[in-house]
Amino acid sequence: RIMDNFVVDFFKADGTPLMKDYRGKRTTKEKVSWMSLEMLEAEGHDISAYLEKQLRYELIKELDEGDDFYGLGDKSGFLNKKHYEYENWNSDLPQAHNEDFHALYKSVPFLMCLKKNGECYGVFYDNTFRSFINLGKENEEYFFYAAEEGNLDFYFMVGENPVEVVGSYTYLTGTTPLPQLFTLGYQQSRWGYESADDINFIVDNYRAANIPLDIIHLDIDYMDNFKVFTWGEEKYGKPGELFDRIKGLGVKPVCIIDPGTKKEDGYHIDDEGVEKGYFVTDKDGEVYVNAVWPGDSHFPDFGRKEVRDWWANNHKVLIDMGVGGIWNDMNEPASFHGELPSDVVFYDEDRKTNHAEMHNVYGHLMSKATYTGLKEQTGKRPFVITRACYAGSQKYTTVWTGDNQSLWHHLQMVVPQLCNLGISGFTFCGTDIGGFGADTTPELLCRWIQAAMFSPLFRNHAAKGTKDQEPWRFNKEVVDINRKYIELRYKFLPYIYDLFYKGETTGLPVMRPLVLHYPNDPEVRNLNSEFLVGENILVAPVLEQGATKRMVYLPEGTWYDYWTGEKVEGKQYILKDAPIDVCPMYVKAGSIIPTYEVVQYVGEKPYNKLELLVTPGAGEYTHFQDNGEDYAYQNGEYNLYRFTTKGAGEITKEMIHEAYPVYEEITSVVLGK
Ligand code: MIG
Repeated sequence: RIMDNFVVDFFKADGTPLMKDYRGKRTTKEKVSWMSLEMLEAEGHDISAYLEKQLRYELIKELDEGDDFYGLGDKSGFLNKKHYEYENWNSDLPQAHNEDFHALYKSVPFLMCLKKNGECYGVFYDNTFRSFINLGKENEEYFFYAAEEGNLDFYFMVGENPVEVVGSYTYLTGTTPLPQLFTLGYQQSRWGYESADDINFIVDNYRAANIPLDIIHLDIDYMDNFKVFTWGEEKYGKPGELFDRIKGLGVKPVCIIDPGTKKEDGYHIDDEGVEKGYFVTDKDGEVYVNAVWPGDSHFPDFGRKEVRDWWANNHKVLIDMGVGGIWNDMNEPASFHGELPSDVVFYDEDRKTNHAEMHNVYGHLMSKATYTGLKEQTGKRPFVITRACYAGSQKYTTVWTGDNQSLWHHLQMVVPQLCNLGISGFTFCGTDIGGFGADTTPELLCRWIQAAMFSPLFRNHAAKGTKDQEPWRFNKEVVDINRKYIELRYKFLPYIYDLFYKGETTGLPVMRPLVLHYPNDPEVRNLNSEFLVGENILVAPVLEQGATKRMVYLPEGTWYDYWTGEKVEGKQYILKDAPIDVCPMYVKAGSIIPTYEVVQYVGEKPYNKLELLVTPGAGEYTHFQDNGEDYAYQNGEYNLYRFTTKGAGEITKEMIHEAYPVYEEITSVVLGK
């Protein structure tokens, strides 16, 4: 209902109110309520970005008692965003991410509101300029979205439940495409693997420890002086040799690529970029310079197709060597000599604009370029990982949550961050397992691998100079626990892959907050420490140092303890024993869950056997099978199996689609038996 004075209220067809304009004004004159600019200035911070511009518009909405908020990408803090405030401005900040952080690396201005009465809607504020979201922190009577510049361009989505709202949002901005199967395997990374010998040492130790490993990441250390699309032969040997060796052991290399291109005469990438005008410029047309790892650097203008194509083609040297994927970092863009001024000239295709508008989509456009390059040159489903991005980037890239630390509160944040990314369309996401900054402990690493076992991006990563964090560096207990959960991940690989396959159509994530499926259960609206994998598995990891038991909430229905097979009725809290080697997990009644034999890497053996893990109760499950690599499935080359059980242990199989070699054997096992 749009009033004469531009007040806009949203109702359902039956007249139920959803979102209404707040009739009053904000109760403060501060542009952004968390900032005392005077204080910031006194401490020596640069406040120019905040002084330069006033807000261009504010959308102030009524906040009803009982409104809860989810989404917003990977903002720090808790699952429910109510009573917090955020800034959409892709930021690389060195401090430990706390719940009072306003901005992180990504800007995904999508909000899902769940009202007390179970009504649900989504709002997507599609504006790439710096913007602010305040969800009842400033005043409990309203929440607002405000932007410094740009158009008022927002989408309102109604659904009967959160599942429908997420479906609408991803229908609009795109779903996460089906990845290659091996990218769901376990991955090791570290900033500071200095040489080919280091990489070989890591891979060999994984194989020796019998811990599955599919991918090893090469951080900035592999380049010649941090120059992108070069190879540091001195330490990393002849191009191709290292890759050939580790690929012989079943491990695929993923290389990091930053946007900052070293400013250096005679460096072919920089020379070409300067000559063809591919880099952003200052307002007078001089190529803009700021420092990143290589020192003074230039920044590609990814908003233009010809620049993206150039960037995409530059990957050929790595692709020819056999790279398995590309990891994009520093693309907020981060810069060492202060942020890029807002008037640095960028293009949005043919339209001249500036950093203020393109900042939040810089990572999006960079990963789009990378995705296109990998797709065209390999014909496989691209594996791209990015740190910075915007709403919709899920079409092109996987994300990780950036520089967390080896802290228990960062382990605790894994669940809300990944669940909110999922609500925001980013199915393929993960955190640095074990923590990036600071030193991990044996206990923290064990609990982290458990919490992350179902995180789609499954990567242990650490910062240069921190304690060695590969599981086999620790004592036998730690090694055994890590192996146990990494093996479990490989066992559940077909279940995770099925969730991706289904998510490509539905937009639903792999890791889900309970509120997505139980919106009418008040107990789960603020449940930060449990999550669902699909609808069938509930995980309640231990996230507290020293704890050996934990309280678990089970929502309505009947659940089976994964470890003991014990039947537990839902809608209650239970106390579960969880010694250091146990991550509490529950499987819903009537589940049929596909599992594979554990291997050391995807492709070690053909997956020609399927085992169904079933729980008592009637149920149905659809399983997808294909080559796990390319786009043949889009031309029909796949199998779809439908398994049904009436609950008496008997399972029937029906082929819904058959155009790929079927399993040689399908067996089933009842949980706990
Ligand atoms: O300024 O490439 O978040 O994962 O190891 C640090 C080195 C740059 C930040 C990334 C991190 C990566 C590191 N990078």
